[in-house]
Amino acid sequence: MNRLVVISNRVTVSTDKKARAGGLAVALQDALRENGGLWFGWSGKTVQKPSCQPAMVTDGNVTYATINLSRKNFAEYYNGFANRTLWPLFHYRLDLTAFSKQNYSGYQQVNTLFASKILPLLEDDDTIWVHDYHLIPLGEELRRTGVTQRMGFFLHIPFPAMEIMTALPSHRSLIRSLCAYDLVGFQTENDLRAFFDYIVHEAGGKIIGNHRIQAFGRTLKVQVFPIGINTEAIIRETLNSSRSKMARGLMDRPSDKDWIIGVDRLDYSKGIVERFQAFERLLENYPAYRGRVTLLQIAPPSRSEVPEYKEIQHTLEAEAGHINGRFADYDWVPINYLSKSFTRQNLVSLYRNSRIGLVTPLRDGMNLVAKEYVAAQNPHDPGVLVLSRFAGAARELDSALIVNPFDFDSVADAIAKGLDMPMEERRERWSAMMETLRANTLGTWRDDFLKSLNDVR
Ligand code: GDG
Repeated sequence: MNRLVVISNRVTVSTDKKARAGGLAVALQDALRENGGLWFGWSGKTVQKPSCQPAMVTDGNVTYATINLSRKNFAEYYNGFANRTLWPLFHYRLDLTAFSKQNYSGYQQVNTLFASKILPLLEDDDTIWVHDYHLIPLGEELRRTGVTQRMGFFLHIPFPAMEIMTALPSHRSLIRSLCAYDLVGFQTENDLRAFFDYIVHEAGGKIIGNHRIQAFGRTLKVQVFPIGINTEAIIRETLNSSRSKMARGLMDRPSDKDWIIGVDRLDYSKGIVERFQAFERLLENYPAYRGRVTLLQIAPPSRSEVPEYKEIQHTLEAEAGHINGRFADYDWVPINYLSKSFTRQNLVSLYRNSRIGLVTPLRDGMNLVAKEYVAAQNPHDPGVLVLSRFAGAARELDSALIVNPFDFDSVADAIAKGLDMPMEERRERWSAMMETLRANTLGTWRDDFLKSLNDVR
């Protein structure tokens, strides 16, 4: 294979000891190492006057190139158009979507800046892989400067229905730029269908079979690549973590008390407020569980400069306070809301020691927490996954208890069913899900995408 060039909003430099590489970063680093590679993106720093040249770090055959952004760029591109327009819109939250010409122009400017900074670093045979909604126009910017190399794009978040997409004033130019890539990858068939719908009914394009479409004067491949997890690594981490202090503490807790776990970046798309309300409904409808189950919600803050994210933190604190005030007793608290992050090792211990994994996003591209929860279970005594039908993961993990997160009664019923589920049924459901997680890992996702991109021409 040719040299791989990965471009994403943020870069995880392997030599940065402070950076904790997540699963995706590790998988991409592996692919970069295979044939040598370059990872380009924003350093995560904003400065008064960004320098003209990217900062370069080389580790073996992989080079990391990062640029700083000005505060204005960061406000308009990242906090503005990416996270106050595209993120809520693509997650069906028109009510939270802010439309601003200035932010859109800042978004375009940063994409143009990315293109101009990466251009001198490109080699003729490179395969270029661009990630996520921050960088949709990048491919078109690169084509404009004469780049002819193979270019793929993967959208990690949902692609919304046409009716939602067309609410964006700049929808046409955004989707036209998406069509400048040779391959566009989506998480699920739903996303692909929504994209086809836009191409045929809004853009006047054509589906020409074999994963190909024609639109805006270009022919490109579009395909579904559901992202996976590094299943074996999670199993290993879970086994290693059993010796940790936290795991030992967890095993000592009273055996008549069960945990329900939720783990999410603090984000309104994850449906955490609605999850608290569904849990309240469980305590109302099934009084026998009072004093017996605790919802452990881990929600490390994210994007805290965006007003909607500050607000959800307050709403959650108020909701947890209200439910705890209503039901808590001297020896039991219904909701344990932890607004901080945990080490990977502690996280997998918590997954394994929780009877229910409660994953109820209102919309989610995939949701890796659902997959990690399943992989971390004890095969002899697995917990039950309660999963929103609006998470991309629900397509593959259909042996979970699938729920509608807007219907609190049904979520409460599913939790109760999970808490009382006989061992045999738990094992059957878990085994079916593990089979999928072993067959479609993060590595197969990456390899399938790159193979399809390399087959383009
Ligand atoms: C986007 C899409 C898509 C969370 N808290 C802690 C922690 N985490 C880790 C989880 C998981 C990751 O963060 C979150 O991944 P998700 O997939 O659930 O969600 P997004 O961040 O929104 O990701 C999503 C994904 O991209 C990949 O394509 O699935 O749909 O929105 O891995 O474990 N990790 C640690 N401590 C925490 O406290 N160590």
